[in-house]
Amino acid sequence: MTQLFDLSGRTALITGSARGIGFAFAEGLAAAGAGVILNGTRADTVAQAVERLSAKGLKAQGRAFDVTDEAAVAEAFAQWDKDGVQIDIVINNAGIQFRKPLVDLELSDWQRVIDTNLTSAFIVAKQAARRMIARGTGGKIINIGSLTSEAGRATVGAYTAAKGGIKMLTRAMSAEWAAANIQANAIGPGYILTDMNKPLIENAAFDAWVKNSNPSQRWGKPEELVGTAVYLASPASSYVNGQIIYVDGGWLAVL
Ligand code: GCO
Repeated sequence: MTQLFDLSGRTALITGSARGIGFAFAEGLAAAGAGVILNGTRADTVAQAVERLSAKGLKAQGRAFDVTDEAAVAEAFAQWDKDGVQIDIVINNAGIQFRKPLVDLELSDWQRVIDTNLTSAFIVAKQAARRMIARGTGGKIINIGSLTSEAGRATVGAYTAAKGGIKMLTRAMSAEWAAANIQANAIGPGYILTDMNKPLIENAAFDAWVKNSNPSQRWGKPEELVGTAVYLASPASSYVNGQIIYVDGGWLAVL
């Protein structure tokens, strides 16, 4: 049974993994045996995150690049090609939030959210899938959605559009890549205790809304997402494709 969830011998790239949920994913996949590649836009914070995992005896390396920059992503993969690094698992975790009513939202801010939260998943997965298909080795693409992949919330319109796109992009990836034994799925986190959500956590009214709106009556913790990530990254999910698994305390399941 443990072999079903064993990631030994596999290499996983987790974008946006210098902190928060992305770092939790990297630590979890490394603990399951994967060699992990951490990513962020800043070399110093990526290096610090790599050091944190290495100090625990986990197999980690890092590469700083902007996942919205197609040339930078292509260069990163070309370097891994040169170094003989084969990426078997990608978690497209990089994301930002920008809270403003749509009527006040600048196009530049809209574009930045869409580029970071949606387009980057296409850019990175395209490079990874090309290599998985060419190698004939199959692979795993795990995109990160949100409750807003299913339902809108006022003031996060660009984020909601991006996360809805993530759900459907995941299905499009399955349509094209399942035959190459690539399983593309998504995780939809509920409201999780992260730095991105700090302004919400510290807002008493919002905190009460989160606790009263889901049957678990609490925020989730980053580490509570790891089991689903390991499952989707492992042989245990070899016939699961195009799905989004909500880890939300039951929020979307109840009225
Ligand atoms: C917000 C939050 C949400 C959560 C998460 C919920 O402003 O509503 O940032 O977007 O982060 O996506 O699933």
